[in-house]
Amino acid sequence: MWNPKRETMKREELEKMQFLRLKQTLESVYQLVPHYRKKFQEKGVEPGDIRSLEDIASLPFTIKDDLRDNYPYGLFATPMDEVVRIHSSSGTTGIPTVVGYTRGDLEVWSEIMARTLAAAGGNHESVIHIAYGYGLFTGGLGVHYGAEKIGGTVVPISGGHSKRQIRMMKDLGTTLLACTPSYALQLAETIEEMGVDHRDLQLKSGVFGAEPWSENMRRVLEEKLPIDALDIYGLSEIIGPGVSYECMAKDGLHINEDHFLPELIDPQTGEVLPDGSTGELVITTLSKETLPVIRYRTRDITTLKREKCSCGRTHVRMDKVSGRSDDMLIIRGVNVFPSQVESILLNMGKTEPHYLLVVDRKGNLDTLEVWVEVSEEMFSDKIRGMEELERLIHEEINSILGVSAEIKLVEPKTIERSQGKAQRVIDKRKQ
Ligand code: DLL
Repeated sequence: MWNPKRETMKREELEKMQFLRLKQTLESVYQLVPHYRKKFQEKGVEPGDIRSLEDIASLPFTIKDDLRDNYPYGLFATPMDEVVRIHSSSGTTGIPTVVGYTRGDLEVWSEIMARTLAAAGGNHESVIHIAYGYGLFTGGLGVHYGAEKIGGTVVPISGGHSKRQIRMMKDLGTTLLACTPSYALQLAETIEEMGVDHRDLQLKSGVFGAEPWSENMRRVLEEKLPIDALDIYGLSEIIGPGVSYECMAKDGLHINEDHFLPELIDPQTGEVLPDGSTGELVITTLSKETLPVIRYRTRDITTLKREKCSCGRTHVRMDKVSGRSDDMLIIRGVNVFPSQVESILLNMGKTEPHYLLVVDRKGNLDTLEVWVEVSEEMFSDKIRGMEELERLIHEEINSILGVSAEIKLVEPKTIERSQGKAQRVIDKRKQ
């Protein structure tokens, strides 16, 4: 454990710390950020009205559009001469969101990433291969600073050139891999293609995140690489990677609660949900200086668990994110997350782990096609075998998700591979 004092804090002590930090954050945004003062006044609340952690429910939410509307620096609570780093998420809708960090913010980020990497078995002897994109995306540099903090040997390779990645991993004795799960899969396939023997690699674990991935994908990655595959979650608006991380118990991601206050809400009504429910994660930052964020609606769907974890860490855990509420597909009224389809396909184990969902509307009816790759042998096999497999997958999806999908088995390597976040859905209804 990187910081046992913090990671195993008693609940009472932790909540005291959270409350003090929350008060400071609220005072600071109220004094320094006109957007927040206005929003608080509209709701008729002042920082002084918040007398317990639960009172936070009376504060207004913050959404991505608030960052866009205040582009680029409107929500910053520090003068620009204290801002030492900018990151940005491009988004698909035009105006990017810009986030800023003081030296103190970078220190917090390194600390939580150090916890993340240590939980994945990283230490000063680790050789840490960072294949998340470097640049304005928070993945590369976020992991990088944490990896230096634990004293590991950092290989800042960024994404792409998979064969070179494998050669470097072999030659440099990489022990820990950091990239998106879809790119980890691509690297696993490159290892197979190059005929590299796993015994020539020193790889022990991986921290995979930035996109949803199922338990069944964990099984595939752990078998193919073979390593411990751990989940890491975060978002640029809050800080970047490291908001929460998995330990070796692999039973949920510990949220760094000394820096982030989580809530779970009903995405439709905005009501706070009781523990154990599934809903949208909302986060308030407790120590951010440049960009403190109050009740940020992440759109990510998860569940919070407060039971003790076998690792000894006391921070609350969130389940693997099943998807974003805005990525949820509604097919003829049925809600479908791409990760649910992934889980079904990988559980059946009869196809390759590459898939794409194509959604369209014919007349008034939504249609869902599931494209999935099959092995070379299967593809060149008799048509009957293919038809039988399509029927089986169709039935499985229908019985588990309640939606009728047309299954298209495609040749190996037909579906585009990703170096960063994979695109799992083409929704023609939106084009
Ligand atoms: O993806 C930060 C990050 C980098 C996290 C590297 C983990 C590793 P953004 O580009 O702002 O930041 O995207 C944030 O990605 O709201 C989720 O929808 C999704 N996401 C991130 N991590 C996970 C995960 C980075 N482990 C958005 N599981 C978030 C599921 C994830 N979704």
